[in-house]
Amino acid sequence: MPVNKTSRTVQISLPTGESAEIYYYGATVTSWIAGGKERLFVSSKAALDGSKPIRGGIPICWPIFGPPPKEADESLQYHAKLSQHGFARNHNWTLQHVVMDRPEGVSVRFVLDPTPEIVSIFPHPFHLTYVVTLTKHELCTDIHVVNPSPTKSLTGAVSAAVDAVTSALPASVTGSESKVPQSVDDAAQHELKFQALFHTYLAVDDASKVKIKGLKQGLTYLDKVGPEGWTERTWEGGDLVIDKQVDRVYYGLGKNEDVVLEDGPEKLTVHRVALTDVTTWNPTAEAGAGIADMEPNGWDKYVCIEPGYVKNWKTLAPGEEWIGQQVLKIAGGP
Ligand code: TA6
Repeated sequence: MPVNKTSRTVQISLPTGESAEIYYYGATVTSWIAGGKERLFVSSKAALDGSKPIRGGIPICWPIFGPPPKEADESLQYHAKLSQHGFARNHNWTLQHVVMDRPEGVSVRFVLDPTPEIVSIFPHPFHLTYVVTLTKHELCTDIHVVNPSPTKSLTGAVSAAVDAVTSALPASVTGSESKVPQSVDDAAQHELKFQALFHTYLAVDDASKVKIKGLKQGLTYLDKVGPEGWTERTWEGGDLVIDKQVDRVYYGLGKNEDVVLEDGPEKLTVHRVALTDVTTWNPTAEAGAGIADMEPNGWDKYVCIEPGYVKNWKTLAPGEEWIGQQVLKIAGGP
């Protein structure tokens, strides 16, 4: 069976031997086997019982990346109280649908809608879907974000009818907040703001020997572990190597500027759609030894290359949808 469900996971596979495993918890992809080897790193000390985000694989950071924003205006007041990397990675998603189940490709779709617990910390309406697609040489993950707040333009006549009814009712019946935006200011309150990022842990033989290619000279990056604390710098170009702790967000990569991880003779390409920023992270022993769920020397076995939309906030008006896509590709495909 190319789609196999267990109580905690969904496993997908191809007749040619490639496979992937996705936990309902966080919709975290924890395994991708292609070209005869495991391509993702998961710490042997990772909690897999839903007690904390999974240390490895592809956790989804949403609706924030990194620590919560400090200087948040009113529109980000709830974002400012979230935990690091948001809540998508530590809630159970639901398998909605097997999108495709063919010998050449298998694709499954997960959903996350607000639960009462999520609403209590993040009362903005949202609808998230996540599609994981496995083909012979690629693993493609795409996150779809919808702002389901009602919109006059989308609901047209229905909305006009709701308006007519609600305006005729006393405030004691409608409450102070109508569900349909009544003005530009009101519509702004119904906007959905977020950052999104795939926190992808790519397995490598020896992190100190890999080369991260494709980061163009002149890019601005946020260095999170420089001597002066968080500092924006200009990338001097060349290959990025892990010769010390690296925690950087490169901003504004071009559409077709793929990042390539070179690990000896192996090359893995990270292609992005609508994910303009790329984080690179390896804590080395310096910071890795302090991570409770990191296996001993785990930092030697992975490099995180994390496509995201994180420099700015994406804003969706009621009814709007946004899709961010990561395509991981091993050499050998078309
Ligand atoms: O993506 C890099 C990063 O934000 C680092 O700053 C580092 O803290 C890492 O993620 C791990 O975060 P976590 O919350 O999973 O421990």
